[in-house]
Amino acid sequence: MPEPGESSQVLSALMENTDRRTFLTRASVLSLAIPAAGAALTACSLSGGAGRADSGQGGEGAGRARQHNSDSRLDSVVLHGENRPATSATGASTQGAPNVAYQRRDPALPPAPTSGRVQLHWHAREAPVRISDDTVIAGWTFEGDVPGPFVHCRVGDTVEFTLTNDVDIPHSMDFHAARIDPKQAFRSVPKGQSVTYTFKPKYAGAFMYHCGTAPVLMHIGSGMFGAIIVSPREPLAPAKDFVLVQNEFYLADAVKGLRAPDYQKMLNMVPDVVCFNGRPNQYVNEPIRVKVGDRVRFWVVSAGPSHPCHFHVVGGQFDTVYLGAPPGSALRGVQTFTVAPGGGMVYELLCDAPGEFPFVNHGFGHGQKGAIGLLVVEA
Ligand SMILES: [Cu+2]
Repeated sequence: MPEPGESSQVLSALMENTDRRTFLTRASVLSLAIPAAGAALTACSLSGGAGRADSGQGGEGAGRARQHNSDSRLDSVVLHGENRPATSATGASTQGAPNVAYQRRDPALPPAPTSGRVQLHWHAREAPVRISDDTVIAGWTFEGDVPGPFVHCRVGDTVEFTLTNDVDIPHSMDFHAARIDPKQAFRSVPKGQSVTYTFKPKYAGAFMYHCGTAPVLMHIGSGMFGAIIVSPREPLAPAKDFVLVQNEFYLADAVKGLRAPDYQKMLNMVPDVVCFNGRPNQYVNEPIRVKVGDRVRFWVVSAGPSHPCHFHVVGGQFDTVYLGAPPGSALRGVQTFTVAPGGGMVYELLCDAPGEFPFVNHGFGHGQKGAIGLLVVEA
């Protein structure tokens, strides 16, 4: 592993090879920060402008500063000239890590506003998150938790969104419920700066949001994702509504009680943990409870970063799975249906008998790693 002063020389040596995969592999072996390595790589290929990230709101920077569309390339150019450690396990993300309390994530769908307007001002920040009794992760987060906050609105509502970046690594926000120029709206912003945009969801459904800054795998894999639920204008049948966001965690060994995200593991796609709403087995330990006669509606998002969710309820059959925007494209009597990574599906279940019904990722290699919960139907 290089000394800090040697990093630029090491990066120069790495970049003599132009093959990106080779570069990333070498960088990983040398425990270099992937975002920083990407920054140096990109900065090296551009002349000038590095470090002058566009700032402010709604595209004001257009024309006088470089635009970044981080879904398409390594664009962490704003980090030009800076060296970073191998993981996010630094600074704020390590503060008090062993003492971070476990909190069950409430899966209940929050109410949609009646005003027709959703105003969100979120911060990208690093934070320790306890995902189980024995594991605290060094999360890259929206608003300090993994996943980020659940958002609920209706088709045609106005969503006004601002992201302020509190940390050194650039971040961004990509809402799958939006139809908008991603080069502007989803651009990366450096520390201390913000990006603002507005959209009106056209379709109902369960949609992912995530940081789109390159490497996107690293940013989603480190915790920067969540769900925005869009209800149709005409209400669906009355139900108990729950949000489940499945994701994988790829974690390095603990250092001082904290497990950092591991980029090489993300590339290898063999996760340590797969779970709903950021905590393995949390709804086994503290089940979701409903009553006989309830209709249960699960809004399921598969955040990945790489694997699907083969959603199934043991002892149940889905009365309805909406293939597209509910209430359209309804499939009846479904046992299992797969949510692609980056996708969302809506599942309805009629609870006509009491019992304990496990809901699982029926790809059991992943169910076994924590993507399982209990729906308790009480008489
Ligand atoms: Cu990010």
